[in-house]
Amino acid sequence: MNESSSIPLSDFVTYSNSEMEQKADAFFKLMKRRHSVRKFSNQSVSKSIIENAIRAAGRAPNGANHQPWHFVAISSPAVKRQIREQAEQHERRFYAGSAGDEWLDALKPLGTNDQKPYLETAPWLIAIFTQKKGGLNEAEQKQNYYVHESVGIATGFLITALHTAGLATLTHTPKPMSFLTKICARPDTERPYMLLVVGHPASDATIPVHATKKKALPQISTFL
Ligand code: IYR
Repeated sequence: MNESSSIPLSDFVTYSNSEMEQKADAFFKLMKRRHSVRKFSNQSVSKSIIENAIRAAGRAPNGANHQPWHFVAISSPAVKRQIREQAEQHERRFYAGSAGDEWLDALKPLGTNDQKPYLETAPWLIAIFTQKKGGLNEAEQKQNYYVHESVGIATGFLITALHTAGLATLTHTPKPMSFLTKICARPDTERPYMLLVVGHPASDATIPVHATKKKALPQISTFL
């Protein structure tokens, strides 16, 4: 096989126009029901579901197929406790003023604060890391490309896979996030990108009214 050899696109599935209309509509309805959840139950979630969602994330389009991501899936109560302690320490500073007034004002309608009990309650946390270097064979330590775009798309796939499986998520980005590198024992060539909280919503989970206000199609799109 030379470096640019190809295989036929054999697993692409084609639908009729009406099937496509139906699938596009069904997918929108599915995604309309995705909400960031901030109160989780402690109900357990099988490791195999998390594994398959990560497999799906690993299918995201990415720069030069270097797949510049690493997912650390955490269910250990001790590790979750450590993450909560560190995250809350940073959040206390953030909410006490380090974020700046404009940012804190923007967060008011969400009702968030420095308390992050869900980091312990939820059965899984997934810490997502970017790899600036690595290549397809990580040992090569080649330059990676479009790392943030690639990992952003993979994170979207992950959230969608988990939502499709019937799980709630919360994208959590404590600032700074560098403590995750140490807790997750990742090399310092990687950067923490996001912490995803995964599980079942608590029976009394709510969503902020602010989060229900979505821009309409004409606001978010232009057709030429
Ligand atoms: N990381 C903080 C603050 C926060 C920031 C944004 I932008 C949000 O959309 C929500 C929260 C926290 O988790 O509270």
